[in-house]
Amino acid sequence: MTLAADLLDIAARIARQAGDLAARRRREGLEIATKSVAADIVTAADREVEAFVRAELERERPEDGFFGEESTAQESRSGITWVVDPIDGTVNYAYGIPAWAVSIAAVEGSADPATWSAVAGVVYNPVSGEMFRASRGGGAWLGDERLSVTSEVGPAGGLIATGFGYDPATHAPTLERLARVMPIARDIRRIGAASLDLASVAAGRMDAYYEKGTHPWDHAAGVLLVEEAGGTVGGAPGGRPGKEMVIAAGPGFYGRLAKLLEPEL
Ligand code: LIP
Repeated sequence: MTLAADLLDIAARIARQAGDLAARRRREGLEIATKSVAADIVTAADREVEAFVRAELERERPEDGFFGEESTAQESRSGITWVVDPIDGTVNYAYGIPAWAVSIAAVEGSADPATWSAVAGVVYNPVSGEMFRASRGGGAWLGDERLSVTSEVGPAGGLIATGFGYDPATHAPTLERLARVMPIARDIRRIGAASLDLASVAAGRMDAYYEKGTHPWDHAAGVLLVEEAGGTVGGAPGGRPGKEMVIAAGPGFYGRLAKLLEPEL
């Protein structure tokens, strides 16, 4: 078995167990705290699930690094770092909206999205039971179905997913950005979980996704899904996906969307 296939198997097994733990905790009732601003919440389950994922990865591959949303980073001694969002779509999870996911990616290189290369990744929605998975060169899959981004966008425009940051100070520029994009959109979807947005682009359920202000753990696995599904991903002009911007689309639509997002980047 190749390294990528081995890492993918580990990621899928742990994501499924972690998602089932998160779903169990949701049924039992949540303890919620706030992080950066009032709307930026974290649940005890976020922290418990990340601790579970971290312990399982440590047991399987003790030399690997760790870079997660809710705990301190660990430098890699093997050249592989795990990038983990234990519950992406935390607000949906807290409200009981069935659109949240466990996102786990294995990357080669330092824990820097500007330079790392994703090798394997999964996005698991425990409510739908959908395990989106990809390995570098191995394609993107949902069960036995090989995923592919939409090949072209018709005259009605693209179905485009995006998101809003937790900080109210970011909302005005976000709405201005949305106004620039609407002329090429048939409609907008705001699912509330970047990893599921990216998985939807990979599966051809959305034509594109863009968002400013996300974290590496939100998009590390989803970006690999889109690339392995034949999509194009990027960020600031000529840059990689990152906090400045994440853009993902089929190759025939990416340029039109990126051009409308560039003025501020
Ligand atoms: C969320 C992202 C989403 C974004 C939210 C939030 P979290 O991540 O997945 O795309 O719009 O503001 O950042 O906080 O649920 O892990």
